[in-house]
Amino acid sequence: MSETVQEKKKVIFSAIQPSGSFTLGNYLGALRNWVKLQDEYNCIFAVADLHAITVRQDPQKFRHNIMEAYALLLACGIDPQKSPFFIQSHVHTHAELAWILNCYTQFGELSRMTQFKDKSQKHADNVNAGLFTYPSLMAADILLYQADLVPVGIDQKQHLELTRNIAERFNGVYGKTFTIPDAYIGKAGAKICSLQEPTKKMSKSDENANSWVAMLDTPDVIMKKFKRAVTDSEAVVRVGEGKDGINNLIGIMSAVTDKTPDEITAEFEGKGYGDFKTAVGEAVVETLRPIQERYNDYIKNKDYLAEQYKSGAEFALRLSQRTLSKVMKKIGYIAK
Ligand code: ATP
Ligand code: LTN
Repeated sequence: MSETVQEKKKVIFSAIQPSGSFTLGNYLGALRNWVKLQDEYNCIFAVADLHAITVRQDPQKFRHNIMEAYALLLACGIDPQKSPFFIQSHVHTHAELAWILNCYTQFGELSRMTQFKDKSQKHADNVNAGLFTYPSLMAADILLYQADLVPVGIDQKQHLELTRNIAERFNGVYGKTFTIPDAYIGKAGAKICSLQEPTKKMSKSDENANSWVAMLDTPDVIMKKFKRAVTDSEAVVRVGEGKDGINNLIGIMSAVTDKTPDEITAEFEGKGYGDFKTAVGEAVVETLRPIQERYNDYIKNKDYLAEQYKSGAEFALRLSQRTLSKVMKKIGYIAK
C-alpha cells in the first residue's frame, strides 16, 4: 500500500459492532456503501469489539461474532489491500486515546446522548460507565486516523457531533491536532424497516426473529420471513400513506434490484401481495447468495483471516500512533 499516493484522497473511517448477526438493514444501510467508497477514498474500517462490551457478551458467542463480522465484511467486498481493516481491540491506541478524550469530554455532554438514554433503559440492570463514555471511544476511533468523513446511520449523528466538539475543544487548547470530521450520511431511503413492525427500523437486537433478515439466513428462512411480512388490506403494490409494510418491501426491492419504486409498481400491477413477497424474497436471496458463498470460504480459512486482521492492525497502529504521540506531547507527557 503506497501511503504517498493515497494521502491525497480524503480519509474515511467507519466501524461496526459485532453485537450479533448482521442484518439486511446493516448491509443495505451501511456495509454495501462502505464497499463502494473504497476506490474514491482512503478508507479504514474496523470491527468495533471494544464498544460491544458496553452490553454484556457471552464469551463464546462474542468470539464467534467477532470472527463472523470480520469474515462477512470481507465477503461483502471490503478489500484489505485497498482499505486497512482491523479488529479494534488489536490496536491499543484506541483505548489510550479514549481515556485521554474522556478527560476532555463533559459529563453533561455525555448525559445528553440519546443512545445512552435508550440503552440504559433497555439494559437497566447494567448501566455501566462504559455505556456512558462510549462516545469518547468512538471519537478516539475517528480522530486517531484524522478522518475527514465518517459514514454512519442517522442514529450515530449525535455521536459524530460530539466527536467534532471534542476535537475542536482540544484544538482550541493545544493548536491544530485533529482533523474535524464530517458525517457522511447515505442517501435517504436506505433505512430498512422491521418486517413485523414496519414503522421501526430493522434491528439485529429485535427479539422477534421474523422481524429481521440476517445476512447469513438460509434461502428457506429468508423466503419464510418475507412471506410472513406484515402488509395491509389494499392489495395494491404501490407506495402510499399507511402502507408501511409494502413501502418497506418496495424499498428493499428497489435497493437490491436498482429499479425505481415506479418501475416496481408497474411490474406488479394487477398482481397480489403473495407474488410480490415471493419476488422480494427471491431477489434478496440472490443478492445475499454470492456473499454467503464467499463467507463460507473465508470462515473456514482461519489462517487467511488472521493474516488479514494482523496486517490491518499493524497498519492501523502505525498510523494511529502518530496522532497519539502528537496528542501526548501537546498535553505535556514525557516521551519514552
Ligand atoms: P442494534 O440492534 O444492536 O442496535 P443495529 O442492527 O441497529 O444494532 P448498528 O450496529 O447500530 O445496527 O448499526 C450498524 C450500521 O448499520 C449503522 O451504520 C446503521 O446506521 C446501519 N443500520 C442498522 N440498521 C439499519 C437499518 N435497518 N437500515 C439501514 N441501516 C441500518
Ligand atoms: N457506534 C457505531 C459503531 C462505531 C463507529 C465508530 C462508527 C464504533 N466506532 C467510529 C463510525 C466511526 C454504531 O453503533 N453503529
